[in-house]
Amino acid sequence: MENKMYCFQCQETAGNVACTQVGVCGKSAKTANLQDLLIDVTKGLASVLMQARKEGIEVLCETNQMISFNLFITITNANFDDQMITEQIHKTIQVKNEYLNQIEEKNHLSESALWNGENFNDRISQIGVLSTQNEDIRSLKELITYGLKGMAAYNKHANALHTYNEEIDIFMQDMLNELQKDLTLDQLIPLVMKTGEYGVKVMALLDEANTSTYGHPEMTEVNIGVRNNPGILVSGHDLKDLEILLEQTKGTHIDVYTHSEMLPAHYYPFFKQYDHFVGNYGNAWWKQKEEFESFNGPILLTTNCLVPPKASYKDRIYTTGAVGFEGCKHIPINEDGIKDFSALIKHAKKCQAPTEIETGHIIGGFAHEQVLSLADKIVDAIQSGDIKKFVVMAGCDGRMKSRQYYEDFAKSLPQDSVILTAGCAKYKYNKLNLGEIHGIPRVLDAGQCNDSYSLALIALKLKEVLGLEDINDLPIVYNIAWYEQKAVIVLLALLSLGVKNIHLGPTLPAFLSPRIIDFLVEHFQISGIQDVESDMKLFYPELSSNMYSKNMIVSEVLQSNPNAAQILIEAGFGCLGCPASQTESLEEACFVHGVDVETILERLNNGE
Ligand code: SF4
Ligand code: SF3
Repeated sequence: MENKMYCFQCQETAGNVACTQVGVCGKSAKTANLQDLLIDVTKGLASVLMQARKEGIEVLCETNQMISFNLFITITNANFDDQMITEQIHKTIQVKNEYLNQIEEKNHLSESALWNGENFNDRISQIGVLSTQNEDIRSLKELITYGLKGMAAYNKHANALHTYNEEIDIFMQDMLNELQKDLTLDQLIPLVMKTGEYGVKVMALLDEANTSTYGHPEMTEVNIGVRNNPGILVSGHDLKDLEILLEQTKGTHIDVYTHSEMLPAHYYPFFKQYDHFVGNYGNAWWKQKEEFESFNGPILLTTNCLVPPKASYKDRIYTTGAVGFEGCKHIPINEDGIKDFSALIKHAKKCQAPTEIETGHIIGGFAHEQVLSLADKIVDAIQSGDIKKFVVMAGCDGRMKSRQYYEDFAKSLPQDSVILTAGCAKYKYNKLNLGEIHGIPRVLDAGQCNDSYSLALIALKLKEVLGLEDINDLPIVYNIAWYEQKAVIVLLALLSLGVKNIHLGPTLPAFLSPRIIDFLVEHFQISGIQDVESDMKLFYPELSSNMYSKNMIVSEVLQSNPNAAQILIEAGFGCLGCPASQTESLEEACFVHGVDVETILERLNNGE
């Protein structure tokens, strides 16, 4: 069948090859092609801006922001609105022409820079992913492009809080310009690494913007139940939108709830001042079909991920920023940077209160400052052996059944492991009540996917405190779930920090060719995931040979080995059925019975 489109930028791409007829995400071929065209004209604008800078022409801040905005529009599950994308293509060409008219040297400009918007279909047939013939070159170019899309999203959020770093904008424009050239693998690989370095910079910029505006996230219990007032649900990643909405809903008797990636807003001190900011409703993005239905009130999508809405609640969906869906009301930003959410407020007043789908609390807020304030406790726990390993399980959630792996993996982790997470991946295990170690929860949620930056800072700090040479010597393993392009920039950022042995799942990106995967394996020891049992053996080789530890509760030891009772009785344990066996560790019980714990461990671990 002839390709009507070609998109392989996300983890759910058809057959783990590419969506060629319609997107698994619901994107039509027309939308996909318009998004390719928007990327193409954005590359053209970037080339013109690079030349303008060379000639000393000033590039306006709003033009830099246009580049980020355009890239953001094309992120998975952000924009499905052909009219909005078409208008953005025209606006971009218009802005490009304004700079083009000012520059003198036009001879070396690319076709994209010179294309004037005459015939969309003609241009679409010449561009797109497959226009790069060599699959390895294509693979690296798309890896950079998707990294830039993630970078653009984070840059846009920082910009919304009036935080800018023009070096990042120039880097993005430089890369968009480079991507139009005939480059070799040897030329592209350093650009991939550079993209990762700028990934760290953009996440640091956003962290600075968020924490200087809203304070440092702190350990917080977030209500997951509901109240009786009508509510507005806010999803996506844009904290500024949430702030504006909370201000405008003050005193209206309308409650505001977060969904999916907006959950971490509750961790910031600033947002705690709003009594009507009630809690988090539901789970990760892909559950929205049921959860938006039962929420009953209007829903604001500030960024990805939007699932094409069902007719039954489509009239309650409002989009803003880079998000768009035909037939859903879009809230624009005015010249003062303010958005008018009165339509949502009016709408909410006519709606019933949300239907309760769960009750209780979840805990989070473990970004860098909060974790560093617990550093002494954590280092003590590492040194005493009570925490043996950290497992970074950051990234995205998604609808593929194979992602059940992450819940099962979290449940199977030894009791002395702590999960470090960020992004919507957390919804696979943040309600499992995995317990705590000396008051430190076993799931430490740093926040949104961009807060993976916090996880990197925590790792660097631990390296320093523990006096280690290399970040890879830390007792940390990486088992990251990806879905869309923000996860791509997070991955590249971790690689640029020298992190090795990252496991990426549930599938490796379809846009990576076999040769590029080999390269990543050879240089960074990246790999995919297997089944939980095999991965447990891989991450915890000591468990297969040394399954038993002195921290294990006596009853667990007895259940796990039919010969254990015999071994303990022979060693001098008088009674094994007493209540203490349910709570005492092997070490404590050995102490009480005057038995040497090491001898017992040796016999148990030798498989007797
Ligand atoms: Fe397919 Fe993902 Fe592209 Fe959507 S974003 S069209 S699901 S590859
Ligand atoms: Fe999730 Fe879309 Fe990636 Fe920000 S909301 S992590 S998938």
